Amino acid sequence: MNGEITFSIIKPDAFGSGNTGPILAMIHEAGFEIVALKLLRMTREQAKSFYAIHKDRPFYNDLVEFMISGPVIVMILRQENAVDKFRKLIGATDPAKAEPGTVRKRFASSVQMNAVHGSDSDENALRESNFFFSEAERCL
Ligand code: 3AN
Repeated sequence: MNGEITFSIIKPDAFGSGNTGPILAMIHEAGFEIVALKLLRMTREQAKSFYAIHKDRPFYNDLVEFMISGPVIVMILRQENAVDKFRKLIGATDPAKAEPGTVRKRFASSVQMNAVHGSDSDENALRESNFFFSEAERCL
């Protein structure tokens, strides 16, 4: 993947425990530029639609409830090879398997409450960015 943008969410666990600042600092230090950012509380409909790809998985309902349990920060980040670099920065989905120094190793508490989301492909980075941001809301 060699696209220039990725989409990220600071999830309710990380926002609620005051870890937004340290996570944004890690993102900055890893060379990402913030292209768009907002604080919001997802509606149930938004969360269901955003995670529709997981709708047949056993954890889907719990995931939706978790994602609407508190405010989140959604953002578009820019850097060369953004998707791959960002997934490396955040670490494995399961924090127990995440590498030392990754965001999830530092701030996630479980597979579900795993602090941050990062797009898994260039195509999803675009789709997810468009889900939360209009063209006018980006500083590209
Ligand atoms: P990632 O966020 O690392 O791309 P995905 O896309 O497989 O991981 O899963 C999306 C989200 O669904 C995860 N961030 C996590 O919150 C939740 N999730 C994934 N697998 C599980 C699981 N086995 N149990 C509970 N929640 C899960």
